[in-house]
This record gives sequence, C-alpha cells and structure tokens, in this order.
Amino acid sequence: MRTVYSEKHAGHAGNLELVAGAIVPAFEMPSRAEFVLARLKAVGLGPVEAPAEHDLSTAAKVHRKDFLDFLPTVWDRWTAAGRTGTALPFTWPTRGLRGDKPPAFIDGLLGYYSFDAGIGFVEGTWSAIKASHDTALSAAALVAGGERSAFALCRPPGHHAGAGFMGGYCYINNAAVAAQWLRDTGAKRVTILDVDYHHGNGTQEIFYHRADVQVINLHADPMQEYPYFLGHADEHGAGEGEGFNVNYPMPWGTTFETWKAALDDGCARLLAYAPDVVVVSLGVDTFERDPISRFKLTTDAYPVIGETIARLGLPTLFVMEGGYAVEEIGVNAVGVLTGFEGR
Ligand code: OKP
Ligand code: ZN
Repeated sequence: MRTVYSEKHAGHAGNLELVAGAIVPAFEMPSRAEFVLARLKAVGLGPVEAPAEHDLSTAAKVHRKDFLDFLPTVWDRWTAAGRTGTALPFTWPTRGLRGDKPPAFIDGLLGYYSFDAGIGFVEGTWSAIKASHDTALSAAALVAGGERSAFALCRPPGHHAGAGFMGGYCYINNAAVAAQWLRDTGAKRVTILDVDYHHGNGTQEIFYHRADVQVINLHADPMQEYPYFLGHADEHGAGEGEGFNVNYPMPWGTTFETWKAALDDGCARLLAYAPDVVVVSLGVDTFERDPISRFKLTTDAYPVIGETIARLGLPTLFVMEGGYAVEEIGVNAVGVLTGFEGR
C-alpha cells in the first residue's frame, strides 16, 4: 500500500489544551504521525511519497468559503494583535447569541469559526492544515488511478471540522474533501466509514442532506463522551440524505466483541448502499490504553478491522484521524493496513 505523508505537519507543534481544569500540552502532537511513519517503514508497508499541491476548490464544495478564507489568516491576525503564544478561542455563539454575524477582531473570529478550544494555532499550523488536505487528495488520486488502497497519513486530523467550523484538533475535513473529490472524478457513491473513538460530527454535518455520500460512524456515546452534541443513533440523515447517515454510539468500556458487531452491521449497511469507493476515517483511539478514550480494544483487534474492511472488496482510502497513545499508535494504525492487505 502506498502512503502519502508530508513533513509539514511538524510545524503544528507545542499546542496547549485545557484538561480537567489544567493547561497541558495538547495530546494531538507531532510524534503521533512520526510513530505511524516509523512503523509503516519498519513493516515495509510500501512507498511513502509527498503530496502534490492542490488548490482549495474541492474543499470549497464541503466547507464555507468565508471559513476557508479565514484559516490562512489566523496566525497573522493573532500576532498583529500583539500575541505570541498559541492562538485559542474562548467565546462561542451558542443558543441566544448571533451565529450569523462574524465579528472583526481575532478573538471573536476564532470563536465564530469553532465549537471548542481544541484547535490551537501556532506559526506552522496553517501550512500543516494545508499539507494534511493535500495528503488526503493525493492519496485519493492513487485510489482513483486504480490502486486497491492508499493511506493518507494526515495530521492534523479532520473529522470534527464541519462546513463552517473547526474543533477537536480538526480544521479542514480531510476525509470529506477526499470523498467530494472522488465524487467529482467519477465515483457515483462514496461511503465514509469512521472508526475513530469520537463521533465524526463534522463529516456527518457536511453530508447530512446528501444521498451521494453515505456516512457510517462507530463511536463513544455522546451522552458520555466528546463531542457531546451530535452522534446519537436517531440521526439518520435528512431530506435527500434520509437514511444515508448511520451512527453506532457505544458506552465507555466497550470491548472489541461489541465494537466488531457494530462494524459488521455497518459493513452490511455499506454493502447495501453499494458505493464505488470507501473512505475510512482511521482513528485508533479505541485502544485500551489511549489516554483520552475509554474503549477496550487491544492491539490484536486492529488487523481484524483491516481484514473486515478488505472483505468489502472495494477500493479503499484510509485517512488518518485520532489516536493518542503515541507509543502504540503506529502498531495499531499500521495493523489495520497490514490486516487489510492480508498479511
Ligand atoms: C479528536 B479525534 C479541548 C479539546 C477536547 C477533544 C478530543 C478530540 C479528539 N480541550 N478534546 O476524534 O481523535
Ligand atoms: Zn478521536
């Protein structure tokens, strides 16, 4: 399997986040991608190539233009305001406030274009976001060009980013942009299968009213877990998209046996939809020792996930999402890929 990877992710570093009342280094850190890269080289998964540059015209079909225009300006606006550390939002337009009027000052804009504070910006953040987007598109092009599968080693991840907002370490929704590009280049139907521990709220929102992209999500129940405000089982799509969004919320403590039953049900729904291509939002934060998650999957589960996805018999693009047990993220993520290849 060929991998697309950009070193530019490394400039998105040194972020902070608030966890249980304390400000700590962000769990989403550069070593995540480096451990995955080292592992896929160690097992000889296949060639690793840098992405080509892609413009934002496909992204503009799944994101709002004003949002995409804002992202590259964040760091300059922040430093122009005299700040030096990480740019972070801290005020959001919730119920009772106006969500239709972007403010002019950077602190207000950061809140307007996000739903939480998990999206710090440093100097290299925009360049990492753009390279992650390019990585997903270049890997999608491999699959469209006839490869059975490809791996987009994206960082930062994307599945929490919606049409007009970032959140949860995500800025541009890499998997959604790739799915849109696959549609535009000939696929009639695309399924996004999101196996990250967290609900892919951004992906769901982007495609909620569309019949041409089916979205299947396996995740921790939003009654207990981030992102809290989307991902329930009764969210099945609306309008033309009715029936094409499928959620499998599961409680804290879920083991692979239960999780695998949800995957098998999701695979049956996928096959009934008969997509031309599958985009896997590949998070491995379902792992038992993940520091921010509460499922109980063990390392031997990940190759089984890969085998199960391979049995769908469809061209498959893997897009990296979460996973924060940095020592094991490589073994687990690459375990899915080698399992897919049947080795
Ligand atoms: C991203 B992915 C604010 C951050 C809250 C967010 C977890 C995001 C997970 N302190 N934590 O789905 O793995
Ligand atoms: Zn996650």
